[in-house]
Amino acid sequence: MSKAATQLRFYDLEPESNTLHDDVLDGLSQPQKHIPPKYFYDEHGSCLFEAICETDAYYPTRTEMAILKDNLEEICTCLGSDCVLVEPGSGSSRKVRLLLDELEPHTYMPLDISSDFLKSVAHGLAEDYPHINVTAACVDYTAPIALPYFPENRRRVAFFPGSSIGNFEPEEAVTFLGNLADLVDDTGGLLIGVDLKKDPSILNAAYNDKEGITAQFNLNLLAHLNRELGANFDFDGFDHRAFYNEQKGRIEMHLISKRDQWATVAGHRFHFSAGESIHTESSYKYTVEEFQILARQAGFSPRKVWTDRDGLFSVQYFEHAD
Ligand code: AVJ
Repeated sequence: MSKAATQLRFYDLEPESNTLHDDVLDGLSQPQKHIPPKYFYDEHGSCLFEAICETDAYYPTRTEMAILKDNLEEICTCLGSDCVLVEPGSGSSRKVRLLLDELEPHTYMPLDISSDFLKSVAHGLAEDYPHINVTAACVDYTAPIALPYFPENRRRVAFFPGSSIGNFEPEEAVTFLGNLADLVDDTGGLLIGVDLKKDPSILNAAYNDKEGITAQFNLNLLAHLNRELGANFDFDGFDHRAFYNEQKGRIEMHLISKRDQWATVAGHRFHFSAGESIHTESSYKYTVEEFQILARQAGFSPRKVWTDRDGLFSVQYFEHAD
């Protein structure tokens, strides 16, 4: 058996796979139609998101990577070698590689909903980091997380980069962070990337890139529904719209119906008047202080904050409050 096989574990916790149907029918039946942003990420959607991260306008990914790189030593000291590093929504596990190059955790636990993708990513990590145990679990991290296996008596740290926390409504963010606080237990920590409030023109540009990739990403949601739910949305019938809602402190993405039209989704007909929107994503922005207040409500104490020179993005470290 190869070394990689001995340090690699995989758990399929069979997350409910048919929630798409209920979520979409429910969301489209509300006065403000909406679809949860997690459904952006089919195969093509994940590629489009990667492409967004490469655009000049979308600063979060490269800024966060630079913050992690520039402060790697200090960050690793906070996390501590020999910890169990858990990453909900690990995706390609690209950012964690920065940490794994320097930190030697006892175990890395990527958690993701996409089973096959997770398996291949976990294999790649096990190959590249033969001294680290890789325990992958297929779970829906938006539900409370119970993990089947934790090495005994090891400090656990959750890693949640990318400002994915911004997709939660603030109250939901507190619930989710509370779940993470339970997961890492009394001695654990949290390293999280949080996008910061800033000049709205920078935010508006980041979600309206000139190349139109964010628009494609938004519209691809309809292609996903057409394929998975046998829906018949006309992509040419909708426009991408994204703007910073200053009062709510969030970017909102919408799909705007260009005309009066109907679409059938899983046998149910929905009407869209001209100009009517489907709200497809909220991306909340916080000041460092605002985010610390949320995290405190969830049972975490702020320990350390790193930002870039321009104050665009933050990486924040918390420990479980006593
Ligand atoms: C992955 C949720 C952090 O909100 O900035 C990028 C997703 N949407 N462009 C974000 C996204 C449009 C992204 N998150």
